[in-house]
Parts: sequence; C-alpha cells; structure tokens
Amino acid sequence: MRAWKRPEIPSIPGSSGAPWLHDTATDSLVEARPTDVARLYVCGITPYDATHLGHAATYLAFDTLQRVWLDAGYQVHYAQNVTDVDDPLLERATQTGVEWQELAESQVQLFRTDMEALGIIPPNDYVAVTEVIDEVAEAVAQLMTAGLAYEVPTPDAVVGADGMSGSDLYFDILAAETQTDWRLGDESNLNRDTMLALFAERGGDPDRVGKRDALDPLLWRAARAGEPQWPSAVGAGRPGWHIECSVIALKELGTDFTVQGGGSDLIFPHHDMSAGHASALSGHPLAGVYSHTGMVAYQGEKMSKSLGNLVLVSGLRSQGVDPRAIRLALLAQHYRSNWAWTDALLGAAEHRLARYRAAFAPASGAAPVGTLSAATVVEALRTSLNDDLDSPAALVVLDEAAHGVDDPALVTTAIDALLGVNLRGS
Ligand code: 5CA
Ligand code: ZN
Repeated sequence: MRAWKRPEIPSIPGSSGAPWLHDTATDSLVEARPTDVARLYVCGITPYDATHLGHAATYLAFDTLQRVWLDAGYQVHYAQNVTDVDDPLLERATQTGVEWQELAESQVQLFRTDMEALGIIPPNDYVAVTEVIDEVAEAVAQLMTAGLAYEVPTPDAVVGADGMSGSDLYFDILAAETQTDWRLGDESNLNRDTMLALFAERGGDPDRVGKRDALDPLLWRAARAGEPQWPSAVGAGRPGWHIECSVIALKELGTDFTVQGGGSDLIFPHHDMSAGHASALSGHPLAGVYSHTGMVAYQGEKMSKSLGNLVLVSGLRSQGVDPRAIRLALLAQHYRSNWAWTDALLGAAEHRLARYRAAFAPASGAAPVGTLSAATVVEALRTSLNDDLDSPAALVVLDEAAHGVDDPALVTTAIDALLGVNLRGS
C-alpha cells in the first residue's frame, strides 16, 4: 500500500561508520554492518488510536538508524507492515460501530499524515496483512506439510461451502526446535514462567484445549460467524499475528536481513515467534540484529491503546505544536530507556528548537559566527549516534555548539541529515 512522502535528506561532508546497536538476543552492542544494502523490518501499527507518542518514539528510533546508515553510504531497504486485521482492531470497530476496514483505513491515513509531519523516512514496502493473505496461507500450508504445524479442534468454526468446517492451525514449537537451529527464547532469553505470563497478556491463548504446548502460537484462525475471512489453501479464515510479520519480512527483504525492530513490548511472544516461523520457512535466521525501543509512559503507565492514556501526535499538532519540537522532545530520550511523557519535556524541546534556530539558522539575517569548529561538531554528532543511537548525547553536543560555531550552515545541514530537524523552514 501507499506509504507517505519521503523527507529531503541532505548529505554532509565525510561519513559515519556502520552504527553499533544493542542486540536483544545477545544483550550486547553489535555492529549493524550491512553486507550490501541495509535491510530493515519494523513492526507497524495495528490501526486504531494512532499515532501516540510511543509509536512516534519507536519509528523515530529506526528513522535515526536509517539516517546513520545513509550517512555511512549504505542504501537502505525498509519494510513495515500494517496489522489491519486482528482481534483488538475488530473489537474496537464493533464497539464504535464502524466497519473494521473503514477504521483501519482512516487510522492508517492519520498515521501517514503524522509520520510525514514528523519527517520520518517512509518504508519502501508498506504492506497490509490483507494484501498478503494468500502468501500467509501458503506459508502455513508449507509448515503443515513440513510437520511444523497442526490442527486444533475448532467446534465454533463455520461450515464452508464444501460442507467442511476448518480448524485453527498452530505452530509446533517443539517440532521446529527439533528440525531447525531456532530455539524458543533465542531472542527474548526469558524463562518459561515469564513466557507463559506474557503470552497470556499479549494475545496468546495458553489455555486453549488441544494444543501440544501451551505456548504454541496461532498460525491461522478458521472462519467464525461474523468475522473477516478469506478462502485459502488452508481453508477459510484469517492469519495469526506472528506469521504475518514473518511472511511480509521474508517476502520483501529475504532471509537474514540486517535489523528487525519494534518496541520492547514485542520481544515476546511476537518477535521470538516471528523469528521461529521465519527459520521454519526458510532454514535461515530472520535477522542479524534484534533491536527494541523502550516504552513511553504517561500518567504512570505504559502509553497504550488498551489503557487509553494517550497523547496523540495529531492532538499536539492541532494545538499548534511544531512537529520539530515533538521530534526534539523524543530525541532527548535514549531510544532504549523507558520514560514518561510530560508537558515540561515538550516545553524544553520548544525552547531548544528556538535556541538552535537562533544559533544556526535564524529566519532573518546571518547566524552569529563563533570559534568552535563545525566540522568537529559534526564528527561528535556522528560519534554519539554511532554509539547505539545516542541522540540525547547528540543534543548535548548541539547545546554546546549553540554558543557559536565557525560554520553554522554546516551544523544546520547536519542536524537536518542526522536528526531530521530542518531548522531552515518555518
Ligand atoms: N501491529 C503490531 C506489531 S506487528 C503492534 O504492536 N502495533 S501497535 O500499534 O501496538 O504498535 C506499533 C509499534 O509501536 C510497535 O513497534 C510497538 O512496539 C510500538 N509501541 C506501542 N506502544 C508503545 C509505547 N508506549 N512506547 C514505545 N513504543 C510503543
Ligand atoms: Zn510485527
């Protein structure tokens, strides 16, 4: 599907190296060095209650990663999904009395507008689950044939035109561990008790009768009365959650791509299971680095649709907040930390934006020239971002530079290229 408009990204003299990034699987900093093109998959929105500042912070982190890769001279191939058919979306559509397709389409449109306003680099492939139903069904059929998936009796499944009712299909974790190099927990490193608790909390069904293992995840949900469904190679129904991302990532990026990303709420079960499905389908690891952002909280809890404690990008924009200030407020936090949004953070970011504009690119007249070397400032920005995307450190460099540099225009261009904040516009 259509993504959104790509921001202009200027180039600056010199270049970054490949960035070092925290890898969840090994809990260590690793060099995110692409073998050729940098290939990135980031889990996209489930389109309702978009775009809150937690979403924005997550997509901004992977935008920063891409800016470092681009500065290092790599091409980037970026794919992102939209979970446009899933239980929470369907529940919200029912509660509010709109068609689920209409809810999804309007929220994706709002998300596009917000991403564009924030200057976030769009994915090259922006793929809705409803666009890849056949591919997902084929992948599930392949797992069935390989003995890596199984049917669970589904008495409430509807009877199809062929007089047969389908069954829900599940991934067989134990079989996959036996037949592939993948192990459950490779990415999350969690113990089984924690896995069971998170699985129940995050869309899993540990108590479903008929499963071989309580943690086996759903691959294909057989058609139920009143639910969206598609005819397919594995009977009428709709995709499970994790397989959707495995199939879209493999289709667009191939195997063993550079970085798989998302918020830390996705580490388990979503990313552990997506990696398992991808290994089972391809015989190769999903990605080289598994990168996760911290959670943004508000009013004492994780900002989440289910709690309703949301600050929306569109809400701030409609109050007249400059998107560049939103961006600077988010960049002032390290992408891996859990932190809480407050109005004071926004106030500080607005102040910072004004200070940077006055120092490096005033709307009228020339910027004041100081003695600090702008080239050194650019190198310090690169060093900060190369070190696990340390944007707060980059802002400290700029705060210092705002006292006066010998080439304000160079710093202005570097801020635009590396941090995506265009000080020249109004
Ligand atoms: N559609 C799935 C992924 S396949 C999903 O998690 N959608 S979402 O709309 O809930 O979240 C979209 C992205 O924002 C995910 O990467 C998620 O990890 C991230 N995210 C959600 N809430 C927060 C938060 N409070 N702070 C930071 N990131 C968040
Ligand atoms: Zn996903």
